[in-house]
Amino acid sequence: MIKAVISGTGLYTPPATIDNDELVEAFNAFVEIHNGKHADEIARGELEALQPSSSSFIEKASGIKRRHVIDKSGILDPERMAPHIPERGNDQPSVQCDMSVAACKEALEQAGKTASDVDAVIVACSNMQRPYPAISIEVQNALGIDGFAYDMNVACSSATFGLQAAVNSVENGSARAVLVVSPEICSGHLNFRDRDSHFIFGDACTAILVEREEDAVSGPGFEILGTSLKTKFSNNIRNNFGFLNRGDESGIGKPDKLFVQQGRKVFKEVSPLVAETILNQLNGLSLAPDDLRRMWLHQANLNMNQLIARKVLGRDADTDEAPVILDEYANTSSAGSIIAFHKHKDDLKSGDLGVICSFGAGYSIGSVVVRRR
Ligand code: CO8
Repeated sequence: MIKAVISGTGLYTPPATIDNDELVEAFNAFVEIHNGKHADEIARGELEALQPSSSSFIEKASGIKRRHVIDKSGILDPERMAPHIPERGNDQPSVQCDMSVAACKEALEQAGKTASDVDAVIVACSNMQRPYPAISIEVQNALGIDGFAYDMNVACSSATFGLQAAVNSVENGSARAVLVVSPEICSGHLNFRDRDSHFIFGDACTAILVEREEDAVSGPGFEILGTSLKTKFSNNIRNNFGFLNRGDESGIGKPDKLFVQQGRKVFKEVSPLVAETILNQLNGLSLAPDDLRRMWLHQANLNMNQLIARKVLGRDADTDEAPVILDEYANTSSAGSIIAFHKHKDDLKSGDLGVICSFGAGYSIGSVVVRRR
């Protein structure tokens, strides 16, 4: 029987960063301009004045200190409040392709493999910059991979759902090795004019190489003991942007065509669901929570991760057990738990167990239990 292993991971981090103070300064400048423009309506009580944001709230409520972004200047321009990412010609690689290639090259190098060892590419992320041709096929072409590729989207759980698809392809013999890539440009769909969420996201791209155990030559890698996927419909994280928008001009440009969430409800509803999913999965694998050496959790909110870890372990987890990268990256959607895994896996010893767990819009939860070889 073929067994799949994770033999390499890669990360592309955009060089530009925005810290909370810079973001709040831009947001508050926008608020001042907006309230100034509408001073008469506000004075007459016809419009509510917008309230300023604050760095201390952001860090306390989320744990986020800064984020990496593809473009800084457009986001910080109070008259624009959106990244400036010029369109590219059809003969040039797309932005998501460039990010993906950088992350994939690192994953291949870590595994001691080249493109000729890989048969498939899955681009799994929250937003594709175009519907077709698939970004994954562009990445496949850019890397020179002979085989097949497809895109998939399960929001924040795209990478873990992609991992299961990759494991399936390797174990059923349809591919020797599969790259799962998550080029997340969350700044493209974040409403930087919304006080409740303007601080939440950042940009990054991760890649994971899944291959046959017998082919894994370099480094110890990770066995995949099991994947557990769970979805439950909710409107509490929603984005109505889509190809039918032009069918009703009245909705074009409205805030619901960007990321919208009921953050508090998400926190309350998703946290117990995640803990339950992990506990059920461990139980099914005849493992106890204390067997876990590390939890690489989705990186949306520090308080949420601490609560989930407490529910799973029955006690508080320290940052060695549940590493944090959201302070530097913010929420990078499906890339988050994989960034945590990429940066905090090399110190594990042979036999150490861990769980990669993502959660987010859908709702969707993807949990992958791994053991260091
Ligand atoms: N500055 C100052 N004060 C603020 C701000 C601000 N920026 N924002 C809100 N406040 C105020 C509110 O007005 C409120 O005031 P009052 O008490 O007077 O009413 C107070 O602060 C508390 O507000 P909240 O209740 O909203 O604050 P919370 O403590 O709940 O924190 C969070 C807000 C941080 C959003 C928190 O609820 C959270 O992180 N929840 C979990 C969210 C989550 O995990 N979401 C996952 C979504 S990501 C996903 O699935 C990927 C989707 C695809 C990505 C697409 C890319 C864009």
